[in-house]
Amino acid sequence: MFLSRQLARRAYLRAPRRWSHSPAAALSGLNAVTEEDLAHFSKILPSSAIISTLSPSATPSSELEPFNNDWMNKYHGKSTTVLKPRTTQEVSEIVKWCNQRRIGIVPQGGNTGLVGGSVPVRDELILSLANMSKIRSFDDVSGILVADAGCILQSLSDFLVPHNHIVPLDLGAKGRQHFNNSCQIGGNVSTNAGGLRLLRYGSLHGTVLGLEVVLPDGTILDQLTSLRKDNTGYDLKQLFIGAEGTLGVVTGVSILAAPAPQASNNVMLALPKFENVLPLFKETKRQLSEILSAFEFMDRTVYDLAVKHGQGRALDPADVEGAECFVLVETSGGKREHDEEKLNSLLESLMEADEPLINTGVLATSPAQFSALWAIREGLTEAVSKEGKAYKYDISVPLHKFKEVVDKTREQLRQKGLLHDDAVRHVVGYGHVGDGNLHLNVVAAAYTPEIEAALEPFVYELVASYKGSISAEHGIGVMKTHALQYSKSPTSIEWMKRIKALFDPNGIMNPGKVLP
Ligand code: FAD
Ligand code: 2HG
Ligand code: ZN
Repeated sequence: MFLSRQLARRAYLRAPRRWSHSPAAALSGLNAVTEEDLAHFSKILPSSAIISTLSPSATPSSELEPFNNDWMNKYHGKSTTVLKPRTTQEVSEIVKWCNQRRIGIVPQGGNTGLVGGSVPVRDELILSLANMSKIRSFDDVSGILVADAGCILQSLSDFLVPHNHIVPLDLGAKGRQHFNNSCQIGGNVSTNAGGLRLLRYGSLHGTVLGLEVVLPDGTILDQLTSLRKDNTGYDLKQLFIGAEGTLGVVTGVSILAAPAPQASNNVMLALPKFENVLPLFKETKRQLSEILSAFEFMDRTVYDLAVKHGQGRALDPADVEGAECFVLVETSGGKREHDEEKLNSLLESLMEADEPLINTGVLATSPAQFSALWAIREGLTEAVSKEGKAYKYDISVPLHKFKEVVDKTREQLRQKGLLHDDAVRHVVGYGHVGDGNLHLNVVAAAYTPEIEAALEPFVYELVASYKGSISAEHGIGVMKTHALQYSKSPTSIEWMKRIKALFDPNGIMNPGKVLP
């Protein structure tokens, strides 16, 4: 019985070996934007909200580049037109028209997505949420924040500071740096972004209380409840969390902000070997219990890249000699003395152990040092991008397999003769240990079909062999549609397709994304 089930699983895992995919096929019945369409859009929007290479706007195509190219400069669209509505009603009218005219729409937030979901496959219309950036309400008793989908995550964070609350979500794309791109709350919801606080506050499936969504026929679905409890039938909003713009346009978000911690501390620990990460995580959880708010891992190579490219505050080079990897631990609690006592006693016990799990650690002693340690972790993605072109695999695998995945991938590239300066420069791993989420990054001199063929389906088969997920937090976008079957059964995919057809029978919403 067991054996035959295993065989059946293998059979469907092997199916995608015909390794071709054509997202453009999803666009076959769709039309390009015309000058007549533009004339119609100009009845809905002021000319300042329309960027188009078509007449009468005739904007130079260079002005559309930031919208047509993704953050990694890996995925490139050829859209002629970007619309920037200011209200839900305007979104509704645009979507309704596109549905009647069978024009594909790509909803775009901050365009920081890492799977090519936020740029067109071909010449779809780009619907930017950037002009929808009003905070609608905040209740400092319940902590419920209601905001337009285009609000930048960092702005929401800043807004909440004087109210002693924080957004229950934090990620490196939130808006301080990163080549001028800042993620928006609507993009976060649409990708079900995980990030650096998931260990403490859980996923957006729990903290998002309500959504306002423009459906593919233009109908406004108002589920913008600010109730914490609401068991009145199917919870439709959950479908849009992580739908990556394939089911509708998120225009408003109601989210439960968390009380701001009264004290936050962090420490960067250098470990002699990867094998110590798990015992360290166990011990850290045991000793810090309720005040542990982040436990982030980075291997030596990616740490060195962060230092090389000037991210954050590096540890003393003498201290990190012999360190194979690093862990950033953060505590957030209600009482400074209590938290510091707990953290100090953890550090003492770690240093004084007969067989210490760590070589050394640096404890931040000021808010500036606290930010500087986080800047190393948050700057890894940017450091990797400065080093070369990154192939990103955002995967869930058992914690004890993190290093094995990185090592096996490096070995695969070595065997293919691709591990050298002109092809693949580094294979690195970092991520959210607390969530079992590894970011395997392959840093190359250029994106080439040869490297991609060496990596895929190799990486996906490896992940499937650990019964992991091929997308832990970044989504499927256009990058992984053909690999979805490594993590979802044929029945699940079939029902996802039925849901898509029900909401979007004409296939206008973000065509070529998510579904194979
Ligand atoms: P976009 O990139 O614009 O869009 C992403 C997807 O959502 C697209 O499919 C798009 O069509 C859709 N979409 C956007 N807005 C809407 C809307 N209003 N309605 C419907 N669909 C919409 N991700 C993590 O999960 N965790 C991290 O820690 C993390 N760190 C990052 C660090 C850096 C430096 C960078 C560059 C990226 C990081 N990301 C991370 C990936 C990315 O930032 C997230 O996926 C983010 O949530 C995307 O938000 P955005 O506003 O940029 O969306
Ligand atoms: C992070 O955790 C982000 O820093 C980005 O999810 C991961 O760059 C990556 O691969
Ligand atoms: Zn991440």
